[in-house]
Amino acid sequence: MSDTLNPKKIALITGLTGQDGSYLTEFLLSKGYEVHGLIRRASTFNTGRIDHIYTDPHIPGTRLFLHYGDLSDSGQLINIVYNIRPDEIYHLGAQSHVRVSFDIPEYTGEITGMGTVRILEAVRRSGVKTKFYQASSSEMFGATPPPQNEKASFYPRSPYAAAKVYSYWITVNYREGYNMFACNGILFNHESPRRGETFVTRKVTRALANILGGRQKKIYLGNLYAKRDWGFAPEYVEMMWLMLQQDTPDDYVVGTGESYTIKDFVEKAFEYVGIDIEWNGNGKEEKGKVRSLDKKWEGILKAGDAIIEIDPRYFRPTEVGHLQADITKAKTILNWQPRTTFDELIKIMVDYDMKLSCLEPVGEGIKICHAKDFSYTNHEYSFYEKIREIR
Ligand code: NAP
Ligand code: F7E
Repeated sequence: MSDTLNPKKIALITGLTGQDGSYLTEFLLSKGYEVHGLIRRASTFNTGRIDHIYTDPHIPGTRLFLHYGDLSDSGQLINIVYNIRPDEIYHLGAQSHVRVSFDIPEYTGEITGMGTVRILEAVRRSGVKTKFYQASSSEMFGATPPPQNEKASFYPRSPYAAAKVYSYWITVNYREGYNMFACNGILFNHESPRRGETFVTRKVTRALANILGGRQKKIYLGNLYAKRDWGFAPEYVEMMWLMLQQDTPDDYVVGTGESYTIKDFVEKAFEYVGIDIEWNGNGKEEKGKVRSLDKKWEGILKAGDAIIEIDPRYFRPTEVGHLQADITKAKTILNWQPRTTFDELIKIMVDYDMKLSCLEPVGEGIKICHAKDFSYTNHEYSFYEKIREIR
Protein backbone atom coordinates (compact mmCIF):
# COMPACT_ATOMS: atom_id res chain seq x y z
CA MET A 1 0.00 0.00 0.00
CA SER A 2 2.96 2.38 0.40
CA ASP A 3 3.44 3.29 -3.27
CA THR A 4 4.75 6.81 -2.64
CA LEU A 5 3.50 9.44 -5.05
CA ASN A 6 5.92 11.54 -7.02
CA PRO A 7 5.09 14.42 -7.06
CA LYS A 8 3.14 14.10 -3.84
CA LYS A 9 -0.63 14.44 -4.24
CA ILE A 10 -2.51 16.67 -1.84
CA ALA A 11 -5.88 15.73 -0.38
CA LEU A 12 -8.26 17.79 1.71
CA ILE A 13 -10.73 15.89 3.89
CA THR A 14 -13.72 17.38 5.68
CA GLY A 15 -14.88 15.18 8.54
CA LEU A 16 -11.48 13.56 9.02
CA THR A 17 -12.10 13.12 12.74
CA GLY A 18 -15.11 10.87 11.96
CA GLN A 19 -15.17 7.13 11.34
CA ASP A 20 -14.63 7.31 7.58
CA GLY A 21 -12.35 10.35 7.69
CA SER A 22 -9.93 8.60 10.03
CA TYR A 23 -9.72 5.47 7.86
CA LEU A 24 -9.42 7.54 4.70
CA THR A 25 -6.62 9.60 6.22
CA GLU A 26 -4.66 6.45 7.06
CA PHE A 27 -5.33 5.03 3.61
CA LEU A 28 -4.19 8.18 1.76
CA LEU A 29 -1.09 8.55 3.95
CA SER A 30 -0.23 4.94 3.13
CA LYS A 31 -0.44 5.90 -0.54
CA GLY A 32 2.01 8.76 -0.10
CA TYR A 33 -0.47 11.66 -0.06
CA GLU A 34 -0.09 14.86 1.91
CA VAL A 35 -3.37 15.05 3.83
CA HIS A 36 -5.08 18.18 5.14
CA GLY A 37 -8.13 17.95 7.36
CA LEU A 38 -10.79 20.37 8.51
CA ILE A 39 -11.42 20.04 12.22
CA ARG A 40 -13.90 21.75 14.50
CA ARG A 41 -12.81 23.63 17.56
CA ALA A 42 -14.24 21.78 20.56
CA SER A 43 -13.82 22.24 24.30
CA THR A 44 -12.66 18.64 24.60
CA PHE A 45 -10.42 16.66 22.24
CA ASN A 46 -12.30 15.36 19.20
CA THR A 47 -9.28 13.71 17.59
CA GLY A 48 -9.35 10.28 19.28
CA ARG A 49 -9.63 8.50 15.93
CA ILE A 50 -6.57 10.20 14.42
CA ASP A 51 -4.27 10.78 17.39
CA HIS A 52 -2.21 7.71 16.59
CA ILE A 53 -1.27 9.10 13.15
CA TYR A 54 -0.91 12.74 14.06
CA THR A 55 2.63 14.08 14.16
CA ASP A 56 3.82 17.49 15.19
CA PRO A 57 3.95 19.74 12.07
CA HIS A 58 7.38 20.95 13.21
CA ILE A 59 8.80 17.49 12.49
CA PRO A 60 10.28 17.33 8.97
CA GLY A 61 8.44 14.92 6.71
CA THR A 62 5.05 15.42 8.37
CA ARG A 63 2.27 14.74 5.87
CA LEU A 64 -0.85 15.28 7.98
CA PHE A 65 -2.01 18.83 8.68
CA LEU A 66 -5.11 19.97 10.54
CA HIS A 67 -6.99 23.23 10.02
CA TYR A 68 -9.68 24.69 12.20
CA GLY A 69 -12.87 25.41 10.34
CA ASP A 70 -16.53 24.60 10.15
CA LEU A 71 -18.88 23.72 7.33
CA SER A 72 -21.00 26.72 8.30
CA ASP A 73 -18.09 29.13 7.65
CA SER A 74 -17.56 29.70 3.94
CA GLY A 75 -14.76 32.27 4.41
CA GLN A 76 -12.48 29.74 6.03
CA LEU A 77 -13.45 27.06 3.49
CA ILE A 78 -12.41 29.32 0.61
CA ASN A 79 -9.23 30.22 2.48
CA ILE A 80 -8.28 26.58 3.04
CA VAL A 81 -9.05 25.43 -0.51
CA TYR A 82 -7.21 28.41 -2.01
CA ASN A 83 -4.11 28.01 0.16
CA ILE A 84 -3.82 24.23 0.13
CA ARG A 85 -4.73 23.80 -3.56
CA PRO A 86 -5.71 20.14 -3.11
CA ASP A 87 -5.67 17.66 -5.98
CA GLU A 88 -8.59 15.84 -4.37
CA ILE A 89 -11.27 16.86 -1.89
CA TYR A 90 -13.17 14.26 0.10
CA HIS A 91 -16.22 15.93 1.57
CA LEU A 92 -17.26 13.67 4.46
CA GLY A 93 -18.18 16.25 7.10
CA ALA A 94 -21.83 16.18 8.11
CA GLN A 95 -24.33 15.98 10.96
CA SER A 96 -24.63 12.31 10.13
CA HIS A 97 -27.10 10.95 12.69
CA VAL A 98 -30.53 10.25 11.18
CA ARG A 99 -32.47 10.13 14.48
CA VAL A 100 -30.82 13.33 15.69
CA SER A 101 -31.70 15.07 12.41
CA PHE A 102 -35.37 15.01 13.52
CA ASP A 103 -34.38 16.97 16.64
CA ILE A 104 -32.15 19.47 14.81
CA PRO A 105 -33.52 19.56 11.24
CA GLU A 106 -32.45 23.12 10.50
CA TYR A 107 -28.88 22.59 11.68
CA THR A 108 -28.74 19.33 9.73
CA GLY A 109 -29.84 21.15 6.55
CA GLU A 110 -27.27 23.87 7.25
CA ILE A 111 -24.32 21.47 7.64
CA THR A 112 -25.22 18.29 5.77
CA GLY A 113 -26.86 20.17 2.89
CA MET A 114 -25.53 23.72 2.64
CA GLY A 115 -22.06 22.66 3.80
CA THR A 116 -21.64 20.90 0.45
CA VAL A 117 -22.42 23.92 -1.69
CA ARG A 118 -20.07 26.00 0.46
CA ILE A 119 -17.20 23.65 -0.37
CA LEU A 120 -18.15 23.49 -4.05
CA GLU A 121 -18.30 27.27 -4.19
CA ALA A 122 -14.93 27.48 -2.45
CA VAL A 123 -13.54 25.34 -5.28
CA ARG A 124 -15.26 27.36 -8.01
CA ARG A 125 -14.36 30.78 -6.61
CA SER A 126 -10.76 29.91 -5.79
CA GLY A 127 -10.27 28.52 -9.30
CA VAL A 128 -8.40 25.51 -7.91
CA LYS A 129 -8.52 22.48 -10.20
CA THR A 130 -9.45 19.62 -7.94
CA LYS A 131 -11.43 16.40 -7.92
CA PHE A 132 -14.39 16.28 -5.53
CA TYR A 133 -15.97 13.37 -3.65
CA GLN A 134 -19.39 13.80 -2.06
CA ALA A 135 -20.38 11.40 0.75
CA SER A 136 -23.88 10.57 -0.46
CA SER A 137 -25.99 8.02 1.38
CA SER A 138 -28.34 5.10 0.86
CA GLU A 139 -30.69 7.00 3.18
CA MET A 140 -31.60 9.07 0.09
CA PHE A 141 -33.48 6.02 -1.26
CA GLY A 142 -35.59 5.93 1.90
CA ALA A 143 -38.94 4.37 1.03
CA THR A 144 -37.90 3.19 -2.45
CA PRO A 145 -38.07 -0.63 -2.42
CA PRO A 146 -34.85 -2.67 -2.64
CA PRO A 147 -32.58 -3.50 -4.30
CA GLN A 148 -31.46 0.11 -4.82
CA ASN A 149 -28.97 1.11 -7.54
CA GLU A 150 -27.83 4.36 -9.19
CA LYS A 151 -31.09 4.61 -11.14
CA ALA A 152 -33.45 4.05 -8.20
CA SER A 153 -35.49 7.11 -7.20
CA PHE A 154 -34.82 9.09 -4.07
CA TYR A 155 -37.55 9.16 -1.42
CA PRO A 156 -35.90 10.67 1.67
CA ARG A 157 -37.48 9.84 5.02
CA SER A 158 -35.60 12.21 7.36
CA PRO A 159 -34.18 15.74 7.46
CA TYR A 160 -30.77 14.08 7.15
CA ALA A 161 -31.74 12.22 3.98
CA ALA A 162 -33.38 15.33 2.49
CA ALA A 163 -30.16 17.30 3.10
CA LYS A 164 -28.12 14.52 1.45
CA VAL A 165 -30.41 14.58 -1.61
CA TYR A 166 -29.69 18.32 -1.94
CA SER A 167 -25.96 17.62 -1.67
CA TYR A 168 -26.19 14.85 -4.24
CA TRP A 169 -27.87 17.08 -6.82
CA ILE A 170 -25.71 20.13 -6.18
CA THR A 171 -22.67 17.91 -6.80
CA VAL A 172 -24.17 16.71 -10.10
CA ASN A 173 -25.01 20.31 -10.97
CA TYR A 174 -21.43 21.54 -10.44
CA ARG A 175 -20.16 18.61 -12.50
CA GLU A 176 -22.46 19.46 -15.38
CA GLY A 177 -22.44 23.26 -15.04
CA TYR A 178 -18.75 23.90 -14.35
CA ASN A 179 -17.18 20.76 -15.74
CA MET A 180 -15.88 19.76 -12.32
CA PHE A 181 -14.58 16.28 -11.67
CA ALA A 182 -17.23 15.61 -9.01
CA CYS A 183 -18.50 12.18 -7.88
CA ASN A 184 -21.20 10.93 -5.56
CA GLY A 185 -20.44 7.76 -3.65
CA ILE A 186 -23.85 6.47 -2.57
CA LEU A 187 -22.66 4.40 0.35
CA PHE A 188 -24.84 2.00 2.26
CA ASN A 189 -24.30 1.61 6.02
CA HIS A 190 -20.70 0.83 6.89
CA GLU A 191 -19.45 0.09 10.34
CA SER A 192 -16.22 -0.61 12.20
CA PRO A 193 -14.64 -0.52 15.65
CA ARG A 194 -14.50 3.26 15.11
CA ARG A 195 -18.22 3.67 14.39
CA GLY A 196 -19.86 6.44 16.45
CA GLU A 197 -21.19 4.98 19.71
CA THR A 198 -24.83 5.96 19.09
CA PHE A 199 -25.29 4.17 15.75
CA VAL A 200 -27.06 0.90 16.34
CA THR A 201 -24.25 -1.57 15.54
CA ARG A 202 -21.69 0.06 17.80
CA LYS A 203 -24.30 0.70 20.46
CA VAL A 204 -24.92 -3.06 20.52
CA THR A 205 -21.27 -4.16 20.47
CA ARG A 206 -20.29 -1.64 23.16
CA ALA A 207 -23.24 -2.56 25.35
CA LEU A 208 -22.40 -6.24 24.92
CA ALA A 209 -18.85 -5.61 26.14
CA ASN A 210 -20.15 -3.49 29.01
CA ILE A 211 -22.64 -6.19 30.03
CA LEU A 212 -19.91 -8.85 29.99
CA GLY A 213 -17.66 -6.54 31.98
CA GLY A 214 -20.41 -6.11 34.60
CA ARG A 215 -20.79 -2.39 33.92
CA GLN A 216 -24.23 -2.40 32.27
CA LYS A 217 -27.32 -4.55 32.85
CA LYS A 218 -29.24 -4.18 29.57
CA ILE A 219 -29.51 -2.31 26.33
CA TYR A 220 -32.52 -0.27 25.15
CA LEU A 221 -33.17 -0.20 21.41
CA GLY A 222 -35.81 1.12 18.98
CA ASN A 223 -37.06 -0.57 15.81
CA LEU A 224 -35.64 -4.10 15.64
CA TYR A 225 -37.15 -4.90 12.25
CA ALA A 226 -35.56 -2.33 9.92
CA LYS A 227 -33.17 -3.99 7.45
CA ARG A 228 -29.78 -2.61 6.56
CA ASP A 229 -26.99 -3.50 4.14
CA TRP A 230 -24.01 -3.33 6.50
CA GLY A 231 -20.41 -3.33 5.22
CA PHE A 232 -16.94 -2.71 6.67
CA ALA A 233 -15.89 0.96 6.66
CA PRO A 234 -12.19 0.58 5.64
CA GLU A 235 -13.26 -1.08 2.39
CA TYR A 236 -15.65 1.75 1.65
CA VAL A 237 -13.06 4.50 2.03
CA GLU A 238 -10.92 2.69 -0.55
CA MET A 239 -13.89 3.06 -2.90
CA MET A 240 -14.00 6.82 -2.34
CA TRP A 241 -10.42 7.04 -3.54
CA LEU A 242 -11.04 4.69 -6.47
CA MET A 243 -13.89 6.84 -7.78
CA LEU A 244 -11.56 9.83 -8.01
CA GLN A 245 -8.93 7.80 -9.91
CA GLN A 246 -11.25 7.09 -12.86
CA ASP A 247 -10.98 8.91 -16.21
CA THR A 248 -14.45 10.39 -15.91
CA PRO A 249 -16.49 11.46 -12.90
CA ASP A 250 -19.58 9.40 -12.09
CA ASP A 251 -21.84 8.27 -9.24
CA TYR A 252 -21.63 4.80 -7.69
CA VAL A 253 -23.63 2.73 -5.22
CA VAL A 254 -21.41 0.90 -2.69
CA GLY A 255 -22.79 -1.84 -0.44
CA THR A 256 -22.63 -5.59 0.07
CA GLY A 257 -25.90 -6.61 -1.63
CA GLU A 258 -27.05 -8.36 1.55
CA SER A 259 -29.47 -7.06 4.13
CA TYR A 260 -30.21 -8.01 7.75
CA THR A 261 -32.46 -6.78 10.56
CA ILE A 262 -31.24 -5.12 13.74
CA LYS A 263 -32.46 -8.25 15.53
CA ASP A 264 -30.15 -10.39 13.35
CA PHE A 265 -27.23 -8.17 14.33
CA VAL A 266 -28.02 -8.44 18.05
CA GLU A 267 -28.48 -12.22 17.94
CA LYS A 268 -25.26 -12.83 16.05
CA ALA A 269 -23.20 -10.50 18.25
CA PHE A 270 -24.31 -12.28 21.43
CA GLU A 271 -24.01 -15.71 19.80
CA TYR A 272 -20.37 -14.92 18.98
CA VAL A 273 -19.51 -14.60 22.68
CA GLY A 274 -21.53 -17.67 23.63
CA ILE A 275 -24.90 -16.18 24.61
CA ASP A 276 -28.09 -17.43 22.98
CA ILE A 277 -30.98 -14.92 22.94
CA GLU A 278 -34.70 -15.69 22.81
CA TRP A 279 -37.37 -13.08 22.11
CA ASN A 280 -40.68 -12.69 23.95
CA GLY A 281 -43.52 -10.17 23.66
CA ASN A 282 -44.53 -7.77 20.92
CA GLY A 283 -44.07 -4.10 20.02
CA LYS A 284 -42.80 -1.96 22.88
CA GLU A 285 -43.05 -4.96 25.21
CA GLU A 286 -40.70 -7.14 23.18
CA LYS A 287 -37.66 -8.32 25.14
CA GLY A 288 -34.50 -10.24 24.33
CA LYS A 289 -33.68 -12.72 27.10
CA VAL A 290 -30.76 -15.02 27.75
CA ARG A 291 -31.82 -18.53 26.71
CA SER A 292 -28.47 -20.15 27.45
CA LEU A 293 -24.94 -19.00 28.02
CA ASP A 294 -21.34 -20.09 28.07
CA LYS A 295 -20.11 -21.14 31.50
CA LYS A 296 -17.59 -18.28 31.68
CA TRP A 297 -20.41 -15.70 31.84
CA GLU A 298 -22.31 -17.46 34.67
CA GLY A 299 -21.76 -15.09 37.65
CA ILE A 300 -22.51 -12.12 35.37
CA LEU A 301 -25.69 -13.32 33.62
CA LYS A 302 -28.16 -16.17 33.97
CA ALA A 303 -30.80 -17.78 31.77
CA GLY A 304 -33.97 -15.68 31.72
CA ASP A 305 -32.23 -12.29 32.20
CA ALA A 306 -33.81 -9.63 29.95
CA ILE A 307 -30.85 -7.89 28.37
CA ILE A 308 -32.59 -6.20 25.42
CA GLU A 309 -35.62 -3.98 25.86
CA ILE A 310 -37.42 -1.45 23.69
CA ASP A 311 -37.40 2.28 24.36
CA PRO A 312 -39.78 4.13 21.99
CA ARG A 313 -37.49 7.19 22.24
CA TYR A 314 -35.35 5.49 19.62
CA PHE A 315 -38.21 5.16 17.13
CA ARG A 316 -38.12 7.64 14.28
CA PRO A 317 -41.13 9.66 13.03
CA THR A 318 -40.51 8.12 9.63
CA GLU A 319 -38.35 5.02 9.26
CA VAL A 320 -36.38 3.55 6.37
CA GLY A 321 -37.57 -0.04 6.28
CA HIS A 322 -35.28 -1.90 3.93
CA LEU A 323 -31.99 -0.97 2.31
CA GLN A 324 -30.14 -3.43 0.10
CA ALA A 325 -27.64 -2.36 -2.53
CA ASP A 326 -27.44 -3.45 -6.14
CA ILE A 327 -23.69 -3.06 -6.72
CA THR A 328 -23.57 -4.15 -10.36
CA LYS A 329 -22.12 -0.83 -11.54
CA ALA A 330 -19.30 -0.74 -8.99
CA LYS A 331 -18.49 -4.38 -9.75
CA THR A 332 -18.45 -3.80 -13.50
CA ILE A 333 -16.72 -0.44 -13.80
CA LEU A 334 -14.60 -0.28 -10.66
CA ASN A 335 -13.98 -4.02 -10.51
CA TRP A 336 -14.96 -3.96 -6.85
CA GLN A 337 -16.23 -6.74 -4.67
CA PRO A 338 -16.85 -6.44 -0.91
CA ARG A 339 -14.37 -8.48 1.12
CA THR A 340 -15.99 -8.61 4.55
CA THR A 341 -19.18 -10.51 5.34
CA PHE A 342 -21.86 -9.54 7.86
CA ASP A 343 -20.71 -12.26 10.28
CA GLU A 344 -17.09 -11.15 9.97
CA LEU A 345 -18.01 -7.50 10.55
CA ILE A 346 -19.80 -8.42 13.78
CA LYS A 347 -16.84 -10.47 15.01
CA ILE A 348 -14.44 -7.61 14.27
CA MET A 349 -16.57 -5.07 16.13
CA VAL A 350 -17.23 -7.31 19.13
CA ASP A 351 -13.56 -8.21 19.47
CA TYR A 352 -12.39 -4.61 19.50
CA ASP A 353 -15.08 -3.53 21.94
CA MET A 354 -14.15 -6.39 24.24
CA LYS A 355 -10.53 -5.25 24.02
CA LEU A 356 -11.56 -1.67 24.72
CA SER A 357 -13.41 -2.93 27.81
CA CYS A 358 -10.28 -4.80 28.98
CA LEU A 359 -11.90 -8.22 28.34
CA GLU A 360 -10.17 -11.06 26.51
CA PRO A 361 -11.60 -10.90 22.96
CA VAL A 362 -12.86 -14.10 21.34
CA GLY A 363 -10.18 -13.41 18.72
CA GLU A 364 -11.73 -14.47 15.40
CA GLY A 365 -12.57 -10.87 14.46
CA ILE A 366 -9.04 -9.57 15.05
CA LYS A 367 -7.63 -12.46 12.99
CA ILE A 368 -10.10 -11.75 10.16
CA CYS A 369 -9.05 -8.13 10.17
CA HIS A 370 -5.38 -8.97 9.81
CA ALA A 371 -6.06 -11.61 7.17
CA LYS A 372 -8.02 -9.15 4.99
CA ASP A 373 -4.95 -6.97 4.51
CA PHE A 374 -6.31 -3.70 5.82
CA SER A 375 -2.68 -3.10 6.56
CA TYR A 376 -2.81 0.66 6.77
CA THR A 377 -4.81 0.60 10.01
CA ASN A 378 -5.06 -1.21 13.34
CA HIS A 379 -8.73 -0.12 13.80
CA GLU A 380 -8.20 0.92 17.36
CA TYR A 381 -8.73 4.27 18.90
CA SER A 382 -5.73 6.00 20.25
CA PHE A 383 -5.44 5.99 23.98
CA TYR A 384 -2.95 8.84 23.96
CA GLU A 385 -4.19 12.36 23.88
CA LYS A 386 -1.34 14.44 22.56
CA ILE A 387 -1.38 18.05 23.60
CA ARG A 388 -1.19 20.07 20.47
CA GLU A 389 -1.70 23.37 18.77
CA ILE A 390 -2.65 22.71 15.20
CA ARG A 391 -1.58 26.00 13.70
P1 NAP B 1 -19.20 10.61 11.45
O1 NAP B 1 -18.36 9.58 12.14
O2 NAP B 1 -20.41 11.13 12.12
O3 NAP B 1 -18.23 11.84 11.11
C1 NAP B 1 -18.74 13.08 10.72
C2 NAP B 1 -17.59 14.06 10.60
O4 NAP B 1 -18.13 15.35 10.24
C3 NAP B 1 -16.83 14.28 11.93
O5 NAP B 1 -15.47 14.46 11.62
C4 NAP B 1 -17.42 15.58 12.45
O6 NAP B 1 -16.57 16.29 13.29
C5 NAP B 1 -17.60 16.33 11.13
N1 NAP B 1 -18.54 17.46 11.26
C6 NAP B 1 -19.79 17.44 11.76
N2 NAP B 1 -20.32 18.68 11.75
C7 NAP B 1 -19.37 19.49 11.23
C8 NAP B 1 -19.31 20.88 11.00
N3 NAP B 1 -20.32 21.69 11.30
N4 NAP B 1 -18.18 21.39 10.43
C9 NAP B 1 -17.13 20.58 10.16
N5 NAP B 1 -17.13 19.25 10.37
C10 NAP B 1 -18.24 18.72 10.91
O7 NAP B 1 -19.64 10.08 10.01
P2 NAP B 1 -19.07 8.85 9.14
O8 NAP B 1 -19.81 7.64 9.52
O9 NAP B 1 -17.60 8.89 9.18
O10 NAP B 1 -19.59 9.26 7.70
C11 NAP B 1 -18.84 10.14 6.86
C12 NAP B 1 -19.76 10.78 5.84
O11 NAP B 1 -20.41 9.77 5.08
C13 NAP B 1 -20.89 11.62 6.44
O12 NAP B 1 -21.14 12.67 5.54
C14 NAP B 1 -22.07 10.68 6.47
O13 NAP B 1 -23.27 11.41 6.44
C15 NAP B 1 -21.82 9.89 5.19
N6 NAP B 1 -22.34 8.53 5.15
C16 NAP B 1 -22.03 7.66 6.15
C17 NAP B 1 -22.45 6.35 6.06
C18 NAP B 1 -22.12 5.35 7.12
O14 NAP B 1 -22.74 4.29 7.14
N7 NAP B 1 -21.14 5.61 7.97
C19 NAP B 1 -23.16 5.93 4.93
C20 NAP B 1 -23.42 6.84 3.90
C21 NAP B 1 -22.98 8.14 4.02
P3 NAP B 1 -16.48 15.97 14.89
O15 NAP B 1 -15.57 14.77 15.00
O16 NAP B 1 -15.91 17.20 15.46
O17 NAP B 1 -17.87 15.65 15.36
O1 F7E C 1 -29.79 3.04 12.52
C1 F7E C 1 -32.55 1.21 14.02
C2 F7E C 1 -32.87 2.54 13.37
O2 F7E C 1 -28.58 5.00 13.47
C3 F7E C 1 -29.94 1.87 11.78
C4 F7E C 1 -25.69 6.80 9.25
O3 F7E C 1 -24.33 6.50 9.10
O4 F7E C 1 -26.30 4.95 7.85
C5 F7E C 1 -26.49 5.51 9.13
O5 F7E C 1 -27.86 5.81 9.34
C6 F7E C 1 -31.30 1.28 12.06
C7 F7E C 1 -32.46 2.27 11.94
O6 F7E C 1 -28.02 4.15 11.16
C8 F7E C 1 -31.75 1.79 17.49
O7 F7E C 1 -34.23 2.89 13.54
C9 F7E C 1 -33.01 0.45 16.36
O8 F7E C 1 -33.50 1.65 11.27
O9 F7E C 1 -27.32 2.84 13.06
P1 F7E C 1 -28.37 3.78 12.64
P2 F7E C 1 -28.88 4.77 9.96
O10 F7E C 1 -30.04 5.53 10.47
O11 F7E C 1 -29.16 3.67 9.01
C10 F7E C 1 -26.70 5.79 6.75
C11 F7E C 1 -26.40 5.07 5.46
C12 F7E C 1 -26.14 7.15 6.82
O12 F7E C 1 -25.91 7.79 5.81
C13 F7E C 1 -26.10 7.79 8.16
O13 F7E C 1 -25.15 8.86 8.18
O14 F7E C 1 -31.33 0.83 13.40
N1 F7E C 1 -32.38 1.25 15.47
N2 F7E C 1 -32.66 0.78 17.61
C14 F7E C 1 -31.58 2.08 16.13
N3 F7E C 1 -30.73 3.03 15.71
C15 F7E C 1 -30.03 3.72 16.63
N4 F7E C 1 -29.15 4.67 16.23
N5 F7E C 1 -30.18 3.47 17.98
C16 F7E C 1 -31.03 2.51 18.46
O15 F7E C 1 -31.15 2.32 19.66
